Amino acid sequence: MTAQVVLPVADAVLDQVAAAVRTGLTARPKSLPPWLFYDEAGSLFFEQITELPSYYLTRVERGILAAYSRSILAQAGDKRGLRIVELGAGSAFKTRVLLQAAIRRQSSVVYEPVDVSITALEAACQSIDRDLPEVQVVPRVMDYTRELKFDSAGASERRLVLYIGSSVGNFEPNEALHLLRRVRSRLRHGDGLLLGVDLAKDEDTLLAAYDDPERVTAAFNLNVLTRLNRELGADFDLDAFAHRVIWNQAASRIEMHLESQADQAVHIPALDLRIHLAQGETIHTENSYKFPRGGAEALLSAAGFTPVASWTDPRHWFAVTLGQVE
Ligand code: AVJ
Repeated sequence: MTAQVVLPVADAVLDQVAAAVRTGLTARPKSLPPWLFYDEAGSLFFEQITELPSYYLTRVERGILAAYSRSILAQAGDKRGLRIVELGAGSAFKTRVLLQAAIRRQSSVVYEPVDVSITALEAACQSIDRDLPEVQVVPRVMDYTRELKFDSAGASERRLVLYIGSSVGNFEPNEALHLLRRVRSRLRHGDGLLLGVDLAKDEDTLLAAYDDPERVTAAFNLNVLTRLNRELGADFDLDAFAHRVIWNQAASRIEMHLESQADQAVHIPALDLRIHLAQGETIHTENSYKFPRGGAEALLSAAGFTPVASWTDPRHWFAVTLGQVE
């Protein structure tokens, strides 16, 4: 990628950051959208989170994909030539096991990773080219929450869209439905959507996943303030905020907050904005919805898919569910 391509994108991102921060920090209660976590440092923190003993999500989902990749692909109807699209592909680490199984079942597979991060896509392309040369990679720099365009597929090809990692859990239920309906509208008869969701479970396990003793998740949460200091010239004092995690049982979601440790004012020059925080007041930075069993099927149905199969782990901690376009 050349600098001419990258710079306008960076400008657009900065405008989006500014708009989102103004909206969130002038609202009551204060909030910031979770996509702000993923600057370069934040993406590295997230990669570290996925390797923490208490963050079971990645490990358990990878286990499900590894155990059932053949049956997942068979249900998705891969014998006709499969194009695997992945929304929010990132480093595509978990996807490899599925791609591997796909090349074992058929000679050619097209993989279309979609991500907002050019660096993540470049890394994904490189490692797949190196380790799985049979896979044809067609990367897409795209914010799938704003736009969604797929390459035109051949008449005999099927598309399998992967939306794994419980990324859908970051959205409010109505937003999630909206997003999946939009995905559905881009697909044809026979195409599928594979949805990975984290399931509701005991509170201690959930809290530990988001409040690890290694404090990586705390660093990930606080890093959003570092980002605002750098990109908007803000003067957040990181020592004046604490990482807080709540299990909101009624809403079935984990919430992450940054709690102000004192009465304080913060100046954000790029927004010409001064905000005040009372001691104990929080900035709500993330929701991570946990699904009931059968919840993914219900969401897929509401979005216009027919749920055809679901795979889980022995403890029922995570589910991977396939919906098909009839
Ligand atoms: C990437 C949205 C699935 O909600 O578990 C990890 C992000 N936040 N630790 C999640 C996250 C704190 C993660 N998702």
